[in-house]
Amino acid sequence: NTDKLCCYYFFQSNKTLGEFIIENQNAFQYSSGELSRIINSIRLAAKVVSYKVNKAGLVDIVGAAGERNIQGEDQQKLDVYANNIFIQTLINREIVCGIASEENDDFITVEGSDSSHNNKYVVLMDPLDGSSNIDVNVSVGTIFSVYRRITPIGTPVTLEDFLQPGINQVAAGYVIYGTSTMLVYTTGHGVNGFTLNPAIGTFYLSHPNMQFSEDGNIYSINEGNYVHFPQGVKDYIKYCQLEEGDRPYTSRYIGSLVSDIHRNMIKGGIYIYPTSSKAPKGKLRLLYECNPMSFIVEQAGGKASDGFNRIMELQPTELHERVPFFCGSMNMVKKRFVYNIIYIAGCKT
Ligand code: P6P
Repeated sequence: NTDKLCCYYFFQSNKTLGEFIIENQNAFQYSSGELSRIINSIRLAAKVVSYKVNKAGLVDIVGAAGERNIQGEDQQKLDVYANNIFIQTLINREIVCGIASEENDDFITVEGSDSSHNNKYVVLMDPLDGSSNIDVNVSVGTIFSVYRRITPIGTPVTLEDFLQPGINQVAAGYVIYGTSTMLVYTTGHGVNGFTLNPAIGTFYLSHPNMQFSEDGNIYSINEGNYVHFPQGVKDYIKYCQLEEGDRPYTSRYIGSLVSDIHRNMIKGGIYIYPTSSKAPKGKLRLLYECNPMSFIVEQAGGKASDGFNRIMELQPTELHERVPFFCGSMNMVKKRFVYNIIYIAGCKT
């Protein structure tokens, strides 16, 4: 009963996502209501996908859909389902002029009844990140990024509207389908996390003003690729494992970007997906994985780089381009930089 009472008071006393959006709309410099409607649209799609993800084991929608996406990965049925839900929810509300997704080779020009070309925003997303974890009941996530278009309003959206540096993002966030479903997002005024109460289908503010600690003791990297890493990354991993000061760190790696970064934001840590001889440009996608996660990480006081440059200042050249990704607690990412400098000094000749 105590648990039920605590739960009752938590959900009654905490602000809902809808209330939060309304209260903060005016803080947003372009507060025309369209961005709020985009977040609301993502909120609705997240509830629908959460319901399916949490039923995946019971209904025959787990397992490859038999098609392969541009990444060369088998499309899991939930990938396809989540992609369709997020795209249709945005298109039906005619609030964006274009959409790009990891699951679609090209971007989508939204043609609405009243010509959606008049809408100001484009959305880029990874509809179900970490989908290889679905079959083994490990948490997965959705990642989204929102930009104002840069081509003239009233004209069809172009690739240029999507190939913007991350510093132009007006909003970014993720949904994590874990032990609970959370929506975490920023519009440039800090990071706030909302937990879904599935019993009534409402997101409540559960993690206000999320912040990375400057230091942490978790490093997240797929050490199975160790022999393929650059020497600077190998040296840093050995640094993490040294018995010295606050080390050795703890290694935690779920293999789901949203889950690994969400845990590190709460507990302190660094996530690394570097270049390797197997992935010369890294694995993660700049536009709909690294840029949105970097916006959140920076807004939470952390740092995000490709090992040498700030991720959000990189100028994209392709919709599905990959970049190396180092992000998390400020001092841990800076320390990682030192290993790059040593690596360059020592090995680049
Ligand atoms: P690896 C999932 O496929 C993903 O894109 C990220 O969510 C995750 O962090 C990474 O790839 C895992 O990749 O090569 O370690 O399995």
